[in-house]
Amino acid sequence: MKRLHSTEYGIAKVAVLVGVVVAISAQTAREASRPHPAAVPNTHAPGAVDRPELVPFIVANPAKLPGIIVDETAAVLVGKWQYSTHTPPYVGHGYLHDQKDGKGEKSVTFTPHLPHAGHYEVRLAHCYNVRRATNAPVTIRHADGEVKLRVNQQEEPAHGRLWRSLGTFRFADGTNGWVRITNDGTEGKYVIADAVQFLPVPESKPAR
Ligand SMILES: [Ca+2]
Repeated sequence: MKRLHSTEYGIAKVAVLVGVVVAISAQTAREASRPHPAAVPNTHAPGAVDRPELVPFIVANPAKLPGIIVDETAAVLVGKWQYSTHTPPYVGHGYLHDQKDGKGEKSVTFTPHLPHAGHYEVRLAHCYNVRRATNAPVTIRHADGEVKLRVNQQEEPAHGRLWRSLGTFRFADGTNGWVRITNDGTEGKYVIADAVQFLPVPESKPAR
């Protein structure tokens, strides 16, 4: 075998290093633009939707929204959740549904990284139709405890036909708070998990 001259060896090392960096960059880009790796793949063809008139309400780029957004692609999944784009509107690349089974065994937890302690209005994104649960359980963990709600996902959300306010709560900074959707007690209907928004509320306003 030919021994590499020290200069050749140096060039080879740089080439390998550049190759590794390029590969990592490409991988990061792919991860940022793909569905949750733990989700069951989408079964619908791209562009196949049941409500075309709601396509304009899709928020493709959540970075343009105010506040802190946690999309389902960054959430922690328990149980099998299926990725879908079939029912607009949604945030980002799509949303998850619970496949209408495994009731009581599945959850999606959205944990924001909040830059400041204070009050935040929490909004939940979900598409809506008669196939959705009328009583999807949602828990909000905030600085003063937990609040448990039931959300009717058949009702059209008030904000942009996509976002439903869950109330305003006090949060510490960092990653102590979270919002969790489960499918307990929702037999016969789909539970949707799409995105959660945390909107800072000025301290001069009374908090609920
Ligand atoms: Ca989403």
